[in-house]
Amino acid sequence: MQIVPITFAYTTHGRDKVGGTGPQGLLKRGLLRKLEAQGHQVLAPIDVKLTGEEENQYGGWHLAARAGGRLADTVKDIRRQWPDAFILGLLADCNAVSGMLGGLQAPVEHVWPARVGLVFVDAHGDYNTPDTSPSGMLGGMPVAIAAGKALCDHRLRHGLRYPLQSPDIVMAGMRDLDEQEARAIAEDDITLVREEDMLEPKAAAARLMPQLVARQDAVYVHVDLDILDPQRAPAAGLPSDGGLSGQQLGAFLKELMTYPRVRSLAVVSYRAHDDHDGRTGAEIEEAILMALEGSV
Ligand SMILES: [Mn+2]
Repeated sequence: MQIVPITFAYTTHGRDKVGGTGPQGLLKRGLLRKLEAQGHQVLAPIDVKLTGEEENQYGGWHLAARAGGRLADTVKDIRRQWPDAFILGLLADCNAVSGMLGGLQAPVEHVWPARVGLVFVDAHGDYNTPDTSPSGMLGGMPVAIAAGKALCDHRLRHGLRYPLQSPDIVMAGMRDLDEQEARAIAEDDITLVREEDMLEPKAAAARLMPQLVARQDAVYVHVDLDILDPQRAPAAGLPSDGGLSGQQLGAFLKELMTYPRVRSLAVVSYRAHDDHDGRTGAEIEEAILMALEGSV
């Protein structure tokens, strides 16, 4: 398979902060060489970069919005240049969701936008709105933003011109949902499999995928690495008790990749600067390599 890697290091805290160190950390481990060894044709990674002036403008949300917009443009350009390539995102955090979806949705060959679906894999729902969020953290809202629920007229939706509808979204993991967030997911009728169900990848994917892919031109699989067990992967995301091993995550993702129109996979929230013994990186790498080994 032809793979185009994207690196994206922006969070609301700036470039190369928190999960922003993850993309380079994974490159340094030699991830791309290992994908080539599996038989993939891996192109040179494309780094999403703002100008110094854009980076220094005031405000974290503003930065996330600008960077996300640039990410959407990058994904669109990749689709124009390599229409059949698989896009592998090594991204800073979940705020990148709308940028990835926006780039996949943007019209390239036709005048109409592509229909895009999201498989959202995370310990958390990221489905809060400013009304329901206990913390007010932007990082808890990206799926709600992509769905047009939160801040939907705001620049934060980046290049995603048309919000996703409930049947365009499925969720997996979610061992740590806020009460109102859980209610919103149920009320909006979003299909969800819990973490324990992910240990049976075939059955879990069969619940999530057929209806999702039937509606879409392209499906994007977004993985917040806090889905991993913090005992094994302490430098991934916002730690909460429980979680999967890299191998368990990889087996689940590999099953998703067997469905048609899955065009892109991204991992986020790897704090490489905190991964002193490389344990977390090894778990992540195992998951990515397993996910893509069957798609050569
Ligand atoms: Mn997240």
